[in-house]
Amino acid sequence: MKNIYRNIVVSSKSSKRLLAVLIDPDKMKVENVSNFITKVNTSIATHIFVGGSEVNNGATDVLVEEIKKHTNLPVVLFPGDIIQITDKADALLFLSLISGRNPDYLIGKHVEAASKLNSIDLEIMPTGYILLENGKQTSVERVSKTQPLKRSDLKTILHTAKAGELLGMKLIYLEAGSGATHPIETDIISKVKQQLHIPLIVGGGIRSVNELESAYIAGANLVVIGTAFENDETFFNQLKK
Ligand code: 1GP
Repeated sequence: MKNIYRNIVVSSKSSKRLLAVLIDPDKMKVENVSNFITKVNTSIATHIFVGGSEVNNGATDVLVEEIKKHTNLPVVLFPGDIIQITDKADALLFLSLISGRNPDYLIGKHVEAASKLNSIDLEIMPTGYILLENGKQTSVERVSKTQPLKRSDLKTILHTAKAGELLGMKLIYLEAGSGATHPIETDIISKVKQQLHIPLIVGGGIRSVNELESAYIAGANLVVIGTAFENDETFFNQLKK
């Protein structure tokens, strides 16, 4: 029995800040994993997320196996597609793209994944995934063929997050999209958090310690950062334990 979700809940209740380093199998070479994970291990990161919008078949399996050789941190799949599901990881964000209206990403791919998930030992964390606009088209938007929610439409963002919780999602993920030009505004994070009883994940466009800090202060329980580490691994130096 894995306790990754329970630990997220306990941390959220005690305001312990959680940080996930996102690794995209499409961008990380297996031979660079050891060096990269050494830096993750000395940082304040508490989780490793693995996933991307466009990943070749088998790449995630190989990558996760290599990551697990170098760390005890929980490795959580954040898949853009079913082919990224591997039992080498510890847990899976079972994402429903509730900001969009593409049935494939609301329920269709989940039905396709069901028999695979039934036969492997992964902790499944149902997650309401909410994509917010970002000034440019992100790969989630392009691949899922959905429209993100407008940042100015706070009411719809709040209602979407609440509906996700009422549907039984265990986590809500507010996403600006990988490589977003600007992170999600603290006002949006705090208003969404105020009305939820489940942990809140926030990601997309966070590139500085100040932005990270602001997201936590606003109410993010777990923050996801990918691009900032891809662009400059010295960012880990600012996030040492
Ligand atoms: C993307 O939220 C994550 O799904 C992380 O985004 O790559 O911009 O940090 P960045």
